[in-house]
This record gives sequence, C-alpha cells and structure tokens, in this order.
Amino acid sequence: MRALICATGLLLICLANVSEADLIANWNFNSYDGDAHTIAADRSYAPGASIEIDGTWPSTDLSASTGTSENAFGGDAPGSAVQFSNNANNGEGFTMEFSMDGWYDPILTFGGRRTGNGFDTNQLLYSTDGVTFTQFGGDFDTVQGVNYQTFLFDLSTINALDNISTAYLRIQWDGASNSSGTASIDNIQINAVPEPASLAMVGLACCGFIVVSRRRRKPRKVVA
Ligand SMILES: [Ca+2]
Ligand SMILES: [Ca+2]
Ligand SMILES: [Ca+2]
Repeated sequence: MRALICATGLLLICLANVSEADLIANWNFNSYDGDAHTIAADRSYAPGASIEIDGTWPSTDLSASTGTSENAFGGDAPGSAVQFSNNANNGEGFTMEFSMDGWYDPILTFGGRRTGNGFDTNQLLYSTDGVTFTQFGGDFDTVQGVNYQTFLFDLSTINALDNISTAYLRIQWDGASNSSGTASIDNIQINAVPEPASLAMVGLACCGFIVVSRRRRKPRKVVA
C-alpha cells in the first residue's frame, strides 16, 4: 500500500510539472525603431516567431511609445511599446506567427492602452494557415488611459491551434475616431502547455511503477 501511495504521489507530481504552461513567444518591443513592419520575437521556444504589421499601415502611423512593466516577462524593463495611430487604418492590424509544434492550449496576454479617440473595437483572430482567419470571442477595447492594462485570451478551446508547425494570431484595430487616435501594445506573451505525448510518456512510466507495485501485493480475501 505504501508503494502505491508513493507511486500515486509521484504520478501527480509528474502531471503537475508537465501540465504547466510555459512561455513559447514573447515581444517586449524595447528595441522597436518605430517604423519596422516585421518584429522578431525577443524570446521564442522555436526560432522564427515574428510579428508582421500589415503593409498597408504606413510607417508614419507607427511609433515607439512609452512601454510598461504590465505583463512584462522575467523583469523586462518597460522600455518602449509599439504604437498604432490614425483612424485611416481602421480594420488593419498585425499578425503574430509562431510554432505550436509540441505544444497545446495557447494563452495570449499583453499590456494595452489607447487614447480617447483611439482603437476601441478590436478583434483577436486566429488561423492555422495565415490565410483564413476566424475571430476569437467578441470585440475588445484596449481601454483608454495612460496606464496599461493586462489583457488575457485563453485559446485552449481552439484545438486546431494545438501541436501545429505554424500558428497565427492576429489583432485587428478598429473604432478610432480621428487621425490622432492610437493604441499601444507591449509585453506580448504566448504561453502553452507541452503536448500530451510527453505527458503520456511520463504518465506511463509512473503507471508502470504502480502496476508493478500492485502485482507484488498479496491477494486479499473478499468479505461478503
Ligand atoms: Ca514611425
Ligand atoms: Ca516594452
Ligand atoms: Ca486545446
């Protein structure tokens, strides 16, 4: 019995360790130049994670604004954030491209803010091919104010994104009411859970130990 309890405990510890979400892509924008449309991830599990801002968005309507520690990863300095401006760009946005190979249940978080005339009717969309995008949830507001707020989108129910070589998340800005309207975004994190294959390997090893332990037990009499 003691062996069984120990093995069960070991299994629970194993499951707890491998089912935690880990960072797979992160942008802190602290080296953003205020013009570029392609922004490589500052950290990513697999190489090649990047942001592509729509080519139709003029560089003059992009800038590096004051960043934030809101949702910063690993004690990153606030530094700068990427700022999107101008109601002429309503309906345009940017796409994050990253690998979900070996990972599932992605969660997107970031710090966001906007000006009073800024983008307040925004969409998060996802895609498995970079061509066809589907909106996730309802429209969201980046919230007016100087202070950033943390936004969280739990995409664990979108199983099409699990364990694929390239996943796409897109933020589309809308609702700005004049040319000085802005939204700023900083400290984008995508966290995910290691795929069940590795979970199953660990689980099988633990279960094997339990089975061996049980077989060694003497059979018990059945009391009617
Ligand atoms: Ca610029
Ligand atoms: Ca920053
Ligand atoms: Ca999932």
